[in-house]
Amino acid sequence: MPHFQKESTHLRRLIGSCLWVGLGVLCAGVWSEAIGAERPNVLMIITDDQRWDCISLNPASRIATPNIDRLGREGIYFANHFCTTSLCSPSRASILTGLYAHAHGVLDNFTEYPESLPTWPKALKAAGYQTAYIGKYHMGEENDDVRGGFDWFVTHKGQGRYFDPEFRFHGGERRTIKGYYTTVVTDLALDWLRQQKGDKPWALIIGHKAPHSFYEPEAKYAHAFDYVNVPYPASAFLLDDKPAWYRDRLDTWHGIYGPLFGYRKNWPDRSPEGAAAFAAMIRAYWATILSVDESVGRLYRFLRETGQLDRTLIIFTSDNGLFLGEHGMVDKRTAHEPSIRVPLVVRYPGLTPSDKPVVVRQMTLTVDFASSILDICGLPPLEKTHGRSWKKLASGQSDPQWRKSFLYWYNYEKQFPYTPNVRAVRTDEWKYIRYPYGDGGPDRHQAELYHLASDPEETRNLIDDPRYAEKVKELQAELQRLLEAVGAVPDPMPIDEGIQKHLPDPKIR
Ligand SMILES: [Ca+2]
Repeated sequence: MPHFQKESTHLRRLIGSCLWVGLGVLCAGVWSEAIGAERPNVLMIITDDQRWDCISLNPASRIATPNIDRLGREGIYFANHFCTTSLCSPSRASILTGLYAHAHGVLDNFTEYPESLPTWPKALKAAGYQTAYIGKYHMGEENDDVRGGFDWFVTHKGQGRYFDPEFRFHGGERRTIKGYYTTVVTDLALDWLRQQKGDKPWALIIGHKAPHSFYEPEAKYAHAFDYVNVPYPASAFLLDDKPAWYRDRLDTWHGIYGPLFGYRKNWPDRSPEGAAAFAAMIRAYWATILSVDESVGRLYRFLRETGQLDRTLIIFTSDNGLFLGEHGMVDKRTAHEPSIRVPLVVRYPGLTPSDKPVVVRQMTLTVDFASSILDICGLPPLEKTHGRSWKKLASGQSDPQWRKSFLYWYNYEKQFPYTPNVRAVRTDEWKYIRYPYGDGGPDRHQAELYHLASDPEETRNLIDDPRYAEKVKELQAELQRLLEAVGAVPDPMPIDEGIQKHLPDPKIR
C-alpha cells in the first residue's frame, strides 16, 4: 500500500465527512446515554510537533495514516483544533491542566510543571483510576524523575533519542532499550496495559518523540516518500506584505534557508538547488509519522482483543503544529495556521457509536482537554480552568454557547530568538496578530490581519487596507476581552531583542 495520498481521494473523503456530521447529529444523543454511565479507560496519545494536515482524515494530507484515521471513522474528527501556545512544554502543561501558559507558568521548554497545580490525571487518580505516563514528557529539560498524578511514570531527559532510547523507570532504574523510539514506547505501554486487571479503570498517556526534529525515520520507512515532489511552498516567496521579521528569519535556525535541523550543511543557502535539502527534511518528517500510525494500530488491536476497545476513550493529538516552509519558516511558535493547528481524533462509543462518526467543526483548544476528559469520565472540572468540555459536540449535539474566538499567546525566548512576542485572536473567519515589544509601548513590528474564510493560507495581509480599519478595531477589542477573560491583564512579557542569526545551544535543540 502506498504511504502517500492521491489527490483523487480528497473529494470522496470530504463528501464522507459531510455525511458523518448529519448522521452524528441524528443518532449520537440517544446512544451516549446508554453507554456513558460507566467510567471509561482513557488512552491519550500525544505526538510531538505533528501538523494538523499530517493525518489522512484531513483532505490535504500527503501521507496515509489508516490507523489514526480509523479512530476518527469510528469516532470523532476535530477539524479545527488548535494549541494556545505553539511550543512543546507550555502546550503540554496546557493539555494537563486546562490553563493558558501565563497561568501555569511553563513559559519555555526548560521549566518544570509546578507540582502544586492540579491536572486531569491527578483528578482521575484521586477518583480511583490507575494512571500512567510513558514516553516523552519534556517539562524540565534535565529531569526524568517521577511526577505527581501517575502510579507508573517512565520517561527520559529532554528530547530523547529516536534510536536505542534510554528510559528512566518508576523505581529509578535507567535502561537503554534497543530499537526505534516509537516501537519501544509502544512496547512499554502494552507491558503496562497487560498488568491492568480490570478491577479499576485506567488512564494512560503515551508521549511520542515523533515527529519532532531532528527527523530520523525507521529504516523501513526511510524511503517511503523518495518519489514525492516537495518544492518550497509558494507562500515562502510572498513576503512583501509581511512584517520585516519574516525576512530576517529566513536564514536562521527557524527559516527555510537555514540549517534545516541538520539537513543542510552549508547555510544560508538561497539557491534553487538548496531546495533538495528542504525536500529531504520534509520526507523524513513525514516518514516518522508512519511509525506512529503503526503504533496506533497495535494499541487498537490490543484493546479490541482484550475486550476493552469500546470501554476506552482514545484520544490522538499532538502538542503543537509545525511549519513546513510556509512563509519561509520552519519550526513553529507563531500564530499562523500551520503552527497552531493540531490533529485531534477521538474514539469512544459512549460519545458516538462506532458506525456513526462525527466531525466537529467548532474551534477546540489544548486547554479543553482537562474539562472534556473529566466530563466524559463523570467527574467535575478542575477548579480553575480556561477550557471547556467538548463532550456535547463530540456526541454530535449542538452547543450554541461554544466559543466564537480564541486567544493565542507566545513569549519571546532568548534561547530561540527567531520569533517576536505574539498576541493574536482567531475567529472562524478572521485572524489578527500583533507583536508587542514588551515594554508596554507601541509595537515595533507590523501587525497582521487575515480573512481566513477567503484566504486560509494567510497570503494577503490586510492590516494596511483602510477598508478593514473597523474590523481591526473590533478584533483588537476582542483580543483585549480574551486577555482579561483568562486573567492575562496586566500582561508582562520579555523585551523583544529581535531576530538573531546565531544558532541555539546544541544541548537544547
Ligand atoms: Ca512539540
